[in-house]
Amino acid sequence: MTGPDDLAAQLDPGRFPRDFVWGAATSAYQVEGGFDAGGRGVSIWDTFARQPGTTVHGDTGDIACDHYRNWREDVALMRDLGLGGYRLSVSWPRLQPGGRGALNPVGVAFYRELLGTLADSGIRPLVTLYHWELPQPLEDAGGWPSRDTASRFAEFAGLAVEALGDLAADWITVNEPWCQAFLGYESGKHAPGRRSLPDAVAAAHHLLLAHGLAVRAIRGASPRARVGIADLLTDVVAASSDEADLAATARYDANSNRLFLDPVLGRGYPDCVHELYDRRGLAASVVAGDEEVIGAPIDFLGVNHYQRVLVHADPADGHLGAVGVPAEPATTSLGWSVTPDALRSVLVRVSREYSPVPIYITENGASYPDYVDPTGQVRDVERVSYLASYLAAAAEAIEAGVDLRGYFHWSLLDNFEWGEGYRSRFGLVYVDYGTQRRIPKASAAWYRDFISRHRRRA
Ligand code: IFM
Repeated sequence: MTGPDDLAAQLDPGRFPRDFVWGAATSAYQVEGGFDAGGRGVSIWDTFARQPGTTVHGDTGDIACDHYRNWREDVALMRDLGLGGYRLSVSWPRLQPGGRGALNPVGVAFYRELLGTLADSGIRPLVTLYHWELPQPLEDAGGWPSRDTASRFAEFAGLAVEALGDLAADWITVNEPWCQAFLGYESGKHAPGRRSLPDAVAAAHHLLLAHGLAVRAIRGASPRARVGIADLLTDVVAASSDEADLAATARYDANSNRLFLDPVLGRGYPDCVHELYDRRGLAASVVAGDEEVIGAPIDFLGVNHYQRVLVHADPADGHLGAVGVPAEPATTSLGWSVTPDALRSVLVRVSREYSPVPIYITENGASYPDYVDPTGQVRDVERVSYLASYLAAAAEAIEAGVDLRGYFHWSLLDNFEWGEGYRSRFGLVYVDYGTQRRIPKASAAWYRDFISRHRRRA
């Protein structure tokens, strides 16, 4: 039997197509810092993280990895790794401080310099327009439960692509609408910290509408743009063949996956979503024609994947009446389990159940309690095994016929992990926040070597 460490040594890069994109990902609020530099406005995360009890230790993204000032060093790290792609997000309040009106020239200049340097380094940017940084004035005007926010976003997307579209061809509209809608407006664990299921359902619809309107706006601003969305796709498996567990699993899947996949891939909301949400805010939010807007053809689907959950019925548990628990013992520091086959499973499912569209893994990774050892190294052997085993699962998906074009590891750098603050480390590169020193971990060395072997074989 091949163990994870053998796999790390033996994984054959030739299992990936020649032009496969090897990348890493970050998002603006999690790495940039510079929260008040260059006329940046205030986002819902600036406001939320300042409220007591919302993040571990009261951490905020005010400084984070100070990528706003250290970005040249970070691009050099990407070059050293041999990355072919870098997924970043632009900060809406840095580019359009109040969420409406003309773009902020200082913000535009920052991203133009960064994108230009990536191009000079042979690194293809994949740019996300919304990674949860809603300008605070738009939240004050109603936030995502308000339909107008979708129009504000589409306007922003068009302006951003007009300003930057000559330097980037690949665009993601919205990152993980599930998290923004349900963590932001139902459980209140993320910004803006509201707690109302109907608001969350309305937010989900308006995030999807924002995606569809932005697809149009982006294509209008740059005809060469390739556009997609990044959905968080969870592998949802029934805990037993008991009828109640199977029905609970279908509801859980409707909420986690189908609410976002079906409309974006042109099928409209499926019956299971109507059953769950029509009377909880969906019917009141959908206007005739919305589903056509949301289902506008996209050029690729971004898959963010982290977990497989086992679902059992629990009538007392919220509107889903379903509980999902990690499928294997929780071994990452966020209490998630490591189940590489789940990645193969979600990729094969999307490709078989929906009309084929090229897929990129736009996020996948794990948080471990990494530390600098007495020799000055960060030996994250767990992440090396994780990476090798998930890449092996991605290769299996390709062998099963999935049109997978690239892999963006989450994350390039340790960074601000939202409510978990700085204690949760997802990076290939360790960040000593006090000094802003970067130390590539053992996983970075492994990934660099794997990418270079792939390049030599291709
Ligand atoms: O850090 C987040 C990222 O912002 C969105 N996807 C999941 C990651 C890990 O939790």
